[in-house]
Amino acid sequence: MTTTVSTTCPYCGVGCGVNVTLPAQPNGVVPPVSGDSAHPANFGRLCVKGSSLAQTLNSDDRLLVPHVAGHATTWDNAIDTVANKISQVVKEHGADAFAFYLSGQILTEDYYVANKLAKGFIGTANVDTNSRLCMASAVVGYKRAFGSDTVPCNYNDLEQCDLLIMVGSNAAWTHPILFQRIVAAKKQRPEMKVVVIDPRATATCDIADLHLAIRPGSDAAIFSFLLQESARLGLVDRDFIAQHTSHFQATLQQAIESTPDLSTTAEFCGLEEAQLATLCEWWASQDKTVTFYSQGVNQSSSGVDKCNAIINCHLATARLGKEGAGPFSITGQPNAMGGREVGGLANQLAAHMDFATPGALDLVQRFWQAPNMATQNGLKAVDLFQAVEEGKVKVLWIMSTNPMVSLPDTAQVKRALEKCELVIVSDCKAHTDTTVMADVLLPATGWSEKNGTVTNSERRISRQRGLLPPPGEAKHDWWAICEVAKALGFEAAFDYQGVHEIFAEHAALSAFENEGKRDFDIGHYRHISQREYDAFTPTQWPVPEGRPEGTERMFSDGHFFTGDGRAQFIPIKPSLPVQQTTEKWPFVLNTGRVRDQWHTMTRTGDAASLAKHTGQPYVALHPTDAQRLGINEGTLTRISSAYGEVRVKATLSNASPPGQVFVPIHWTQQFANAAVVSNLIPQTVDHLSGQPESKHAVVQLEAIQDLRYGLVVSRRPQCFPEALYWCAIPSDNGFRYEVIWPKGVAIESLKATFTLLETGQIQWLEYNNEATGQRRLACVCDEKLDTVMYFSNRPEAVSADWLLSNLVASEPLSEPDRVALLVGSPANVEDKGNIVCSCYQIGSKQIEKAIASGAESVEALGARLKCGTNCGSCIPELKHFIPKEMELSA
Ligand SMILES: Nc1nc2c(c(=O)[nH]1)N[C@H]1C(S)=C(S)[C@@H](COP(=O)(O)OP(=O)(O)OC[C@H]3O[C@@H](n4cnc5c(=O)[nH]c(N)nc54)[C@H](O)[C@@H]3O)O[C@H]1N2
Ligand SMILES: Nc1nc2c(c(=O)[nH]1)N[C@H]1C(S)=C(S)[C@@H](COP(=O)(O)OP(=O)(O)OC[C@H]3O[C@@H](n4cnc5c(=O)[nH]c(N)nc54)[C@H](O)[C@@H]3O)O[C@H]1N2
Ligand code: SF4
Ligand SMILES: [Mo]
Repeated sequence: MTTTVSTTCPYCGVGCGVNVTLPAQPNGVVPPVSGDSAHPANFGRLCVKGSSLAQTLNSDDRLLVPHVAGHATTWDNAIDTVANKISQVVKEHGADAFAFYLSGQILTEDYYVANKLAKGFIGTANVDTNSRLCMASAVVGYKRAFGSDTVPCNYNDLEQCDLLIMVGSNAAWTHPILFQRIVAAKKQRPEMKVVVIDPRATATCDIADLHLAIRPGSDAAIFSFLLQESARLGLVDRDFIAQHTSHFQATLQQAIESTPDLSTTAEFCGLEEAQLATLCEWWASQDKTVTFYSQGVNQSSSGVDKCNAIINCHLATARLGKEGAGPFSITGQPNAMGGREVGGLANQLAAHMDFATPGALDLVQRFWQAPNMATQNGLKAVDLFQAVEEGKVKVLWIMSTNPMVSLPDTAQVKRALEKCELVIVSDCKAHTDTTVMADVLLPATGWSEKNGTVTNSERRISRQRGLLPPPGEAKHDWWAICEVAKALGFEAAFDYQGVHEIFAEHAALSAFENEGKRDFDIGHYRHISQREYDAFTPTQWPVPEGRPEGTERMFSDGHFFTGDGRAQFIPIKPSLPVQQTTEKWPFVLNTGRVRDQWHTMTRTGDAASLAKHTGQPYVALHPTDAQRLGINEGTLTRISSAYGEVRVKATLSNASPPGQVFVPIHWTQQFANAAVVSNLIPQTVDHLSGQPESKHAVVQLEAIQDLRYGLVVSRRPQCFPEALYWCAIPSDNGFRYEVIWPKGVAIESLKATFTLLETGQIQWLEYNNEATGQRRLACVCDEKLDTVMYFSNRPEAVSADWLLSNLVASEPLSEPDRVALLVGSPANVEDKGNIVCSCYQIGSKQIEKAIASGAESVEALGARLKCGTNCGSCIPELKHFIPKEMELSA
């Protein structure tokens, strides 16, 4: 007998339903997961990250017990340490000396109790979150326009629209299942138009009828111009504007002043006039329009204005609140929305109420029976870390986020954490760039162990359900927060018998004295029992009393949540990023995601198969810039800014124009020595939302000369203190590193270090080629392969997988094996090349071979190799291999 548990994927904000069939006898192993065909987000499909979830569950690096000052301890002691220090600093310095820094990856129930403890009981609104780096601008944009943080649309709108404008989103890689739904809709209705607005050509452009490669940061000008074109062409809905909105005239006037005509606007945005004219033409001819926007919009010093420039266009043409239309901010994290609902940001109070909402403080205080209500906004993430460095915040509790990697100017973050009197980190992992800075470490349960709810990008609340028992002493985040609250003397308010009680309280607060005044109302659940909570099915909020089916779409009645019920037009003056290039910093740095990694790799970094698509960090730059700087494919390149330095290999690409470079965000100091891109980014923020301009910095690039390139595979983890670059590439059969040393590296002493821990009989096999600078060494210990090192003067392509497989061979090494190890090219092993299709592990060389033998379409490749037939995320890349497809897109 087996049981199937339905839960929700812990990665992106699409929020796909996942089914897991567990064996009757729990053996601690989760079998491969599958998509939940009953879940309305994904109807059974999963992308490669979702499908690989089972592979990420057996990490050797789980944090298993609490630690205080570097020593393992009991939960009782850890909780006392935390509570005593909070009491002491609050008594001596006031409640604002304490802060939470949370995450859109904790569950709504975790968020709810953290927010309640800080804002109602300790008395500080210093509750901020990594969502500040992610969708703070989108929140402020919605609130300015609608009076509430309400996402009007749903996923069906993406399939039903006739024009989809994707702004600053690489959904093909970042919201893959939604992207596949869009691909399928467009295939059915080829007349549906897709526009991508992104300075960089991405996999998402694969379905674009028009790609506007705008000048970085210039988005608002496009929508400012669209607004005035809408007026000029008579597209505006006069009745809707008159009945349901304010400030149209002033906003239109500003648009006319800012973007007076096609040519000025096109020039400002770095576009051809014809491109912008095409967008206007499509906007004019297609009423059913969705604008789908993400970090290219939000992570900007003018992120809020960009959002409102978009929303203005939808309000003017009444393209919202109906099928196939609306301004759709797409959230990144699995529960960024839940955090917003709870009010877990420093400028929110609770349940979609703000400190400034009339009567809200009193309402929340009465509901919570709170003894110490915070009365005003707390510190937003960047300000918070500055206050920590200034010594104003003395106790910081970081939960489920890795600010040493994700906040801009990581050198400042480090200074702040060093200065802080008590840094508490709740994480599932023992070793992250942030856990190493902690005074108290609290082991948290993670996906597959936790129970609670998350809300996806279309306001749909789903359950995450526990599958496995927590390992070691790991505990749920809500439990740890409640235990600290109780130790602080707030027993009655935090004495929950289970997570469903927290959800019920959250629901009750949302409905408390609401009477339709607030958008967020899930009062239907306010008495939810454990059984009902366990049987919870995915539902879109609002779910007020009497409407258990929830709400598909918002604003269909033209009523908004502003004081007078009218939506607000916001006059927008487009601006460019704060930092502009100079002679010293001549390149614009853009940052973002790769297909198969999640954030700081604390989960995806455990799946060797996910490292095959992009195994190492890189800087992508235009071939003309590369040539000028003497950079080739694979050259180690130093990228510096006024804030720090990154060293990664170069890859040559036409995706961005000359003068712009792209570096992915994922590699931390756990995986590479000098690849944290936030090192380079200033703490410039949007003055309304506090969201950092993480997509933009100005930098210098330089090829690093006189190097020894190395590949190391070993049975044990190794470290490379003298290397200019090293990267650990997750692998199944041992440890694999790409390493680059300065030319004079002393190989003899390296040999000693690599075998330091080995006690067996050691023999070194060696191959030297003075002419090419190649040197290859294999260490054999008791007749078994232990470590292999290849050195050369330039990057070499070697099948590391084959080398790694030798580490686990059960037989003693044969003579031919020994020779092959030094030659590096096994006679009988197929080299797949770089993995393109992660689901079926199909590599570039296999694809090239299949195409050469006649499989000249994505479908034919799928039939031959299966590539692209599961999640479909690799289809844009597959097309690049097919000569016919490339001609079509050229
Ligand atoms: N594989 C994967 N998927 C993820 C994540 C992950 O880590 N890995 N993280 C999740 C999270 S939390 C988030 S927030 C989302 C993010 O999802 P996305 O926002 O789609 O992803 P990014 O790659 O950060 O950035 C999107 C694009 O913005 C572009 N851009 C840069 N500057 C500008 C600009 O000025 N204007 C415009 N229009 N575009 C610009 C970049 O070139 C980039 O292609 O992804 C989610 N999904
Ligand atoms: N330059 C640049 N910087 C960026 C971005 C960018 O595009 N460019 N994107 C920004 C965005 S949109 C985001 S969302 C952030 C993401 O950045 P982070 O939030 O810093 O990255 P994560 O790797 O998701 O960190 C999550 C941590 O929580 C742990 N964890 C996972 N589940 C749980 C849990 O249930 N409980 C606890 N206690 N811990 C858990 C993980 O092990 C991991 O250490 O990065 C931001 N920074
Ligand atoms: S699209 Fe992929 S990562 Fe996002 S929720 Fe679905 S399966 Fe998870
Ligand atoms: Mo995000």
